Amino acid sequence: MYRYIPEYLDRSQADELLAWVAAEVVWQQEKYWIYGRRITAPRLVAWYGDPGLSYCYSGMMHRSTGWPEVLALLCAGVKKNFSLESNFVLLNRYRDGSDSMGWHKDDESELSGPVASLSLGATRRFHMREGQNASTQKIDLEHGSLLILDRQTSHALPKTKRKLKERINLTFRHVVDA
Ligand SMILES: O=C(O)CCC(=O)C(=O)O
Ligand SMILES: [Mn+2]
Repeated sequence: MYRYIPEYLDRSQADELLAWVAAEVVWQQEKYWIYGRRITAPRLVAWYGDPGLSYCYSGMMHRSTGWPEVLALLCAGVKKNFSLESNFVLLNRYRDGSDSMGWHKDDESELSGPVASLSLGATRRFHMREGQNASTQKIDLEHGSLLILDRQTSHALPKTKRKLKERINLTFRHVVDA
């Protein structure tokens, strides 16, 4: 199940946040193992959260040490507006249409509740599937939009051949002791 809020941030708020993220966030390109092969993730990532949290995905540990004020305020807003819990944000940077994310669920044992994903920059098409045999739903994630997605929904951000500028998204999560 999902909920899409097209203009969670208005144009100027979204522009301002994108400029802040582009200037301040230090990115990493991760490498991980899939079926015995070493893969370089086709995107960049960064994360922040309450000090001392550990969130493991794709076999990599992500520890948080605190929040920049801009993101702490944003997180507080998402929590308040949607009665969500969140103490961690994972950011993805898709540099162009060849950066992507494969099918997965955000159902790690150390996560609780839905994930709220704020999109900035280029519009990208997002795919979702509610079950093994369900049809794929497609939605365009626009600059300033928020998507709230539950743990059971499989999703992906496929590559595209269209010439696109970069897209950054901020995924607010609730990390609990696994
Ligand atoms: O880029 C997106 O909208 C999806 C990102 C995502 O699924 C994730 O970070 O778990
Ligand atoms: Mn996800």
